[in-house]
Amino acid sequence: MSDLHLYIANKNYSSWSLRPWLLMKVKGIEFKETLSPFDEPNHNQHFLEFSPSKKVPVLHVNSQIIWESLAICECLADLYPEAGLWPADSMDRAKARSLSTEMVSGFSHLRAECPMNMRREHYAISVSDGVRKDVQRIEAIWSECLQSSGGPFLFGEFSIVDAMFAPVVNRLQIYCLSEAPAVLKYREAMHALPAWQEWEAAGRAEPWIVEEDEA
Ligand SMILES: N[C@@H](CCC(=O)N[C@@H](CS)C(=O)NCC(=O)O)C(=O)O
Repeated sequence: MSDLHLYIANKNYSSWSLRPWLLMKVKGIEFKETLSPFDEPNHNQHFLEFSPSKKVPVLHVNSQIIWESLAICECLADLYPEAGLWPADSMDRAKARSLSTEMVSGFSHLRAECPMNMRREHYAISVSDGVRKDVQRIEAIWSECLQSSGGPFLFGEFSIVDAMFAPVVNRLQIYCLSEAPAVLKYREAMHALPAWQEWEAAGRAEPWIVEEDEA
């Protein structure tokens, strides 16, 4: 069994950190966790102590260092082939990979204008057309996947693609961006996860404020 050590930042704000953390918790993969809070005034220089890219999340696997959230999830899928981290069907798996990659490389307006924030009161802010287009695309993806799989997650059971979209659940809710039926259904499934509840409670209890992420 591998010795896994995940380095993350603030649970209130760090959307990329949430992804592999949630995946491992939901799938019952044991790991050690170190939370290193953001230090924006010093450009998070301290992340270099454990992260070659100076970003989180980072997974240390025995003596190897793996960074980039999707690469970390892929590494876990290789290490735990029985854990069902990707959908079992090969075409579902290919599609889940397409969507996960789209999440990493796309939705830039939503990510820039509407940061994840577990503690934030729910109220709308004025957003760009780019955000509205990102939200429409997400509504279409979630609606099509949930209809085709029957839910509760995008391909039935929780898998990597759900970990990749998890922070979007928070963003759509706190900025009141969508009440589409698929969005509400998916939010309900995500919020029912004990792992989600654990992360959210820890994020809400954190003392740190990152001004840049308070939209
Ligand atoms: N593409 C990276 C993005 C990681 C990322 O941007 N992480 C943020 C925290 S959520 C970070 O470490 N920011 C610190 C910095 O850029 O100095 C991934 O998928 O892991």
